[in-house]
Amino acid sequence: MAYTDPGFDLACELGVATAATQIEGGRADTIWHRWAATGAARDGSGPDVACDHWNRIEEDADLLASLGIRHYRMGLEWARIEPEPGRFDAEALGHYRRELRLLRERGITPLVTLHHFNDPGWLSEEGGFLTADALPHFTAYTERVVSELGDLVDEWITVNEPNIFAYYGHLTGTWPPGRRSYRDLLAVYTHLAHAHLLAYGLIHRLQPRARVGVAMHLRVFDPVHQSNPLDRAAASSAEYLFQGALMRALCRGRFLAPLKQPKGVRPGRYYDFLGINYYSRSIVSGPNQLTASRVPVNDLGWEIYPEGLVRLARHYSTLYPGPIYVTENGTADAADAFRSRFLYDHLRAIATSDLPIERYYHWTFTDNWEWAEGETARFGLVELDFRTQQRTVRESGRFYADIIANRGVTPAAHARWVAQQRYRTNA
Ligand code: IFM
Repeated sequence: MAYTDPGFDLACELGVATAATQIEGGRADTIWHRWAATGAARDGSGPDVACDHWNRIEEDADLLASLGIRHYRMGLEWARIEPEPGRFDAEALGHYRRELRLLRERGITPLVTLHHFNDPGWLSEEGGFLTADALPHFTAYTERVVSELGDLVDEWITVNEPNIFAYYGHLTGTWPPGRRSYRDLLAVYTHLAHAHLLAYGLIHRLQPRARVGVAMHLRVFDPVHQSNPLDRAAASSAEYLFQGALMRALCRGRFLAPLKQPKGVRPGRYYDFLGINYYSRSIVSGPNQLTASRVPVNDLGWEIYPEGLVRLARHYSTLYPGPIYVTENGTADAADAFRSRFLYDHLRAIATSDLPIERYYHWTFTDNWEWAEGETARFGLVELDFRTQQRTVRESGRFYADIIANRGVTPAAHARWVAQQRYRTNA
């Protein structure tokens, strides 16, 4: 696309987002470590290698600082902190304290995720979030973490993408625990939302000035034929089931059908920022969700649709007003052939909107262990050699650093990093 003025200023703060299981490496008894040990990831890899970040927190903090990054979204591994029910590991908590201090010393503000797709093995033996028994465990874990780390963190994400965790683990069965049941999907939605509501109240009791929210995976669902009322109805029901009903439960404590209001949950306001993870769009045709044809796509075949970010932010911030954090946005691009253009297009969409988007966290910092895709999908601003653990800043990483330094995209940066890049399109 040609612009008369390719540069723009950006009011929102930029950061990067990561998750514990995807970067730390080493052994922990979690559902994903157990699942990967069966060779189930696309390339047979597991999270025990990842980025060896557990042993490289200082090196990685230095690398973040060298790129001028001032906001870092990171996760905690519940199973490391609580390896057995009710037994909290002082060493693991001490490790996270050290990491948070390293970040703070470098002027980097952490945003910390309590649950990012991973349950301790012992919790899964009790049924995980399929049952309400998970709730007291999650609140005890939250209470311990916030009491121990709260002097270093005042921004929290309770749960990452509860809809994705529930869908793949409990409806399509492609992720652990590999279940395929609509009833289970709704149970997990309900318990994760309830866990968030409890944690929201608890964190505020412990830390009245904390900012707390959820990082919700939001997708655009467009009908295959806009003029066909049946297609439009199919798209809105897909949207409602994937995210709309759950957003209502998470943000307002209201569980509308097919969810059921849990006992003791009072409607209210349960978010201090609207956390949006945005990646792509689905085209809905009857019961099928497809990728549009002849559109730009990334290495995983996901449509690149920058306008969707602003469409979703506008829609959901009308329902749930307040500051917006884009808690994740990024793309799989092993060759770094279009990531700078992707960044440019999404940030430009933010910059030219009138939405109160305060933060943007790029997914992700270094290439990492991408769940079922293993080591094959490359989302990093920094390239990782999994064998040597060598980190090499990609050109898109340099572009991101330049945007941070200039609080926007300069025409020179556009000419250097964006102008030559083209997306590839699908058939
Ligand atoms: O890697 C994941 C992350 O854990 C959650 N959001 C989507 C990312 C890319 O698939």
